Amino acid sequence: MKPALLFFASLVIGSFSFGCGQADATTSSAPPPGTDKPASVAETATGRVVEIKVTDKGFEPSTVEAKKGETVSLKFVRSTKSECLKAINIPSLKISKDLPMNEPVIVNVPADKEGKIVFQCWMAMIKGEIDVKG
Ligand SMILES: [Cu+2]
Repeated sequence: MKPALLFFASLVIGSFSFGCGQADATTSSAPPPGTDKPASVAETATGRVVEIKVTDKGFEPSTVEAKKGETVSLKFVRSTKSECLKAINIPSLKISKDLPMNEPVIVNVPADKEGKIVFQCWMAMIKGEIDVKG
């Protein structure tokens, strides 16, 4: 394209859009759609999902195997009324979560080191573990 033609074209476009400048500025300041959604408290799984039933017997299963480097998404579903299991925590990761009755609660655990990652009831009486292997 010749430079002169390009200049002419931009001049035409420029003069056409000039009148709408103000209107454009006001509409573009509106928030983009979708940002007014209420923030969800629930975590979504970012790794391999392992369901753990939380019952009168404790955690089922109580041992979860993992490969070093993966993320394990523990999906706790509490079906016991026991106050003991109303919340869990993972001390080594400083994670604690409430476990509402019959509501899946996802906890994403990065298995980045070989060894055991303990998860337990909030009183630390009932325990389970993720066994991370290299
Ligand atoms: Cu307990």
